[in-house]
Amino acid sequence: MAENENIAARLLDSNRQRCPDKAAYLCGDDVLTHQALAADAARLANLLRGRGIGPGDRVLIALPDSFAAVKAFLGAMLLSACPVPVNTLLGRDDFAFVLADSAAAALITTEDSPAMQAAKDAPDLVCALPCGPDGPWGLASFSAEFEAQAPHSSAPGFMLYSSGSTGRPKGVPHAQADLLEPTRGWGEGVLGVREDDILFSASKLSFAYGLMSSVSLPLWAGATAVLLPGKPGPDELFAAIGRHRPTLFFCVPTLYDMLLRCYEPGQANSDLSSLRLCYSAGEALPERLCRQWAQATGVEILDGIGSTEAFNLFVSNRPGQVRCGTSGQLVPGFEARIVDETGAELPDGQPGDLHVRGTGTCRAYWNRPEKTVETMLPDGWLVTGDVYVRENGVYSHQGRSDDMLKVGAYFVSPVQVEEALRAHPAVLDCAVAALNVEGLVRPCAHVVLQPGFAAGPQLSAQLLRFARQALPPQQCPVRVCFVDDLPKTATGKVQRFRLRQG
Ligand code: 3UK
Repeated sequence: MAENENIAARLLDSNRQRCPDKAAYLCGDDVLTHQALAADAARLANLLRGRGIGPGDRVLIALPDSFAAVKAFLGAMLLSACPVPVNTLLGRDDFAFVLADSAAAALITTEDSPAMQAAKDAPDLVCALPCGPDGPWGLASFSAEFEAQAPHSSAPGFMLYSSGSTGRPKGVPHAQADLLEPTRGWGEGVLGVREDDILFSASKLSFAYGLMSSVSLPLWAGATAVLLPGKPGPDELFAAIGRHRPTLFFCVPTLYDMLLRCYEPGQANSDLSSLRLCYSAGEALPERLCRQWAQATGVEILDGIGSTEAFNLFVSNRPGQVRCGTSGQLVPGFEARIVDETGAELPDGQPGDLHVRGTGTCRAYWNRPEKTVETMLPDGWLVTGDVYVRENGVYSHQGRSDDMLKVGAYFVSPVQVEEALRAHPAVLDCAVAALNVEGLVRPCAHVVLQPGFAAGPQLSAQLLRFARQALPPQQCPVRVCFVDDLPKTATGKVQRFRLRQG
């Protein structure tokens, strides 16, 4: 591949030639063909250019999974601008943060999004484009011809935001070419994605997992993907699977758990007969769920670990060889090492920090030199933040090496949950750590009470309610443990790892 080839142009052109009239995307009753996608992505690039947006400029995209979202992503890429898809569920302050942090020049979002409010004070914003399900207003009036711009090696090709331990999300920039990395080892090597596959991801396009499984893999293969604009609850997922009959389903453990609880074999609302494989990532898939799902549905789930920084899956199970309770083996193209706290490599059987190395991983966070130094080592190794043990080439997840929790595949920072709880008059001090609930990680609040307050089920229920009013669902503790004091280091730093349960 030419070093400076435009990747969006490559994907769109090759599909326009090989399968113009085939569905690229399905969404509800609507179909977007590969040809129509290419035309509208070009229109979008013309629209952006007309508004003064150019190569390297960040284009923040806050859209539900929809035809518009894919057009916006690829359209910005045709211009060699840097699309930055973000979660639509962010609040106004979070949008203000990502707009300012990325120094976004353009925003593409729905008219009613709090992002539109945040846009009013965004320092670098040139234009805010309101958007419907098919694209920004007035898109049809632009030309469907656009000569793609070659990407510049020094400018990011696209960027995603990943939550940090202090609550401030970090921009994770990738080169355009990184978009195609998952199509090789993971897409072709592990999943064997084919032209006749229909891919469906419960994970949204603003997450690396969703972007890979709804954009990279299907467009590379000239296949079809299903987009679900709304909330991916069990009813919505079963309905979309029944209607669009996908062959590959990408989901996260917490949702597989919910799907299994609602699963009624033989019923029309539980028809999984189209699926050839289910994939799980984002958090560890409990061994029990892995087995029960395969037993109940007859379709196996492959668990694999990836990250926003890697923009890939680096360890994965293989079809027909699933080892429940493990993340599987290295994905072709990746090396891994497990090291102790001095950085020395550990042998099989000993748990340590997992580092991985492969092409296409992020080499530096956006404007976070101190985080970059900790995570992206100069010789290309990426510090994953996960503790793993390896046994004969099979990797098993042992938890995070930092205090972060992965709940429902969302990163949860204990610091943010603790801050919210400290605002309650009964709380003197608190620390949040993982609690194992049937194999899944859930936040548990360890609370030291102010004098005069009595520990007990009533206060516990009150604190949980208080948290629910202040925090998004995945951050809410599921249990309160009252303690006399918290484990701390000599310098007074709380040792959350000592509070982990199970
Ligand atoms: C955790 C897992 C155990 C792990 C992601 C697939 O989750 C993704 O990216 P994030 O940047 O988080 C990365 C962290 O999540 N994790 C992910 N998968 C697993 N832990 N077993 C797993 N199977 O802590 C990792 O460091 O949000 C997942 C593809 C792309 C992704 N970005």
